Amino acid sequence: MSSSSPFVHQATLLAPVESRSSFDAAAEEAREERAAEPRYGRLKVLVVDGDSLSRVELRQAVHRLGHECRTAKDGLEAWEMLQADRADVVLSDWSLPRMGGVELCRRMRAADGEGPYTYFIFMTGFDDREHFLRGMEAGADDYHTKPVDIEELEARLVSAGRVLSLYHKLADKNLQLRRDSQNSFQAARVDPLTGVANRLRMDEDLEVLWSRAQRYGHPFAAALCDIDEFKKYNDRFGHVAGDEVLRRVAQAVRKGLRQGDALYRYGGEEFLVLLPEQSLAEAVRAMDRVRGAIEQLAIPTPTGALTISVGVAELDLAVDRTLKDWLRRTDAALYQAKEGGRNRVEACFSR
Ligand code: GH3
Ligand code: MG
Ligand code: MG
Repeated sequence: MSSSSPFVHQATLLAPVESRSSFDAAAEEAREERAAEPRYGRLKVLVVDGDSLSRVELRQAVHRLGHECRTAKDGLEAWEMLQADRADVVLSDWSLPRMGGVELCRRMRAADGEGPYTYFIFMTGFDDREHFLRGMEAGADDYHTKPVDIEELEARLVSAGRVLSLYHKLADKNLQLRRDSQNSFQAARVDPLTGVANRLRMDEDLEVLWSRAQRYGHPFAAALCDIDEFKKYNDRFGHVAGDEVLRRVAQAVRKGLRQGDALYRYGGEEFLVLLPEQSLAEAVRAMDRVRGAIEQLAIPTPTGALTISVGVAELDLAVDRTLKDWLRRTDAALYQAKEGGRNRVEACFSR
């Protein structure tokens, strides 16, 4: 049965145009009008049929309905064509050389999720319940028995278009949701005032750094920077001006760091810098350049240009039992810098 013509209304489809009645011509015109714009957009259809006449007729019918159409003569060819260029709808016969419709359908369903959904319609001469159930169980979306009725085919393609358009809307919404969630994830890790990473991001990065240091023993240095006499600045110029200074200082610190270094707003007017692969001496030199850059900004304060003090400590797993031990030593170095008169970098030697 699969090798016979798939159409019920062969006359309408196959008769030469001149022999059609004016009624047929009007119907055809109306169909052509509809064909220009299928209800759910132009679908990419792949017809799979072992019979060449059926392929031609089905392709003509699909074209008339306003869709694109390719054809394959067996399941394997269809499968290869789908790998090269996906289809929206596959209209497949049941019995096919090399690979049958059921196997083609199974393969397609196994690949679901790798790309946009492909709607699968069986077009077969088998009109018994058994075949219908097996086809649907293989993953078909629809089952149509030959001979094919053009209007029924149209209705089925409209239904396929509706399902696919819903699928695309859902996929778009999903993508948007994923993007929104990525954006929220990022936003939750950025300090809104200065634009640098915040404490949450710092805690996460420190955990990663800690396990890397334990596993591979790479050197890391941390530097804690604190704006000198910032309270006085706020008292003199107000908090809005103070906020602007925080932004400028954060930018200048970031500019003075290497690509691999990381900068976080630790809290208030304090910033933490993580310097991977840096010895204590290298980190002190790098942070002293940053300190100089802040002074060079020449931000006026009641006591001269605004400055920062910095404490630096190198991670030493022999003395730092936890992350907190390391940060405590960094903080102690900062305290020394403040005690030593501010606008300076001090190092904490672990031994
Ligand atoms: P020191 O040199 O010892 O660090 O003196 P300090 O005045 O900077 O230190 P202190 O800890 O006494 O004060 C920190 C000030 O930083 C207090 C607060 O007014 C200011 N500050 C903290 N966070 C912000 C902020 O987000 N915006 C502004 N404008 N000021 C802030
Ligand atoms: Mg402080
Ligand atoms: Mg301060």
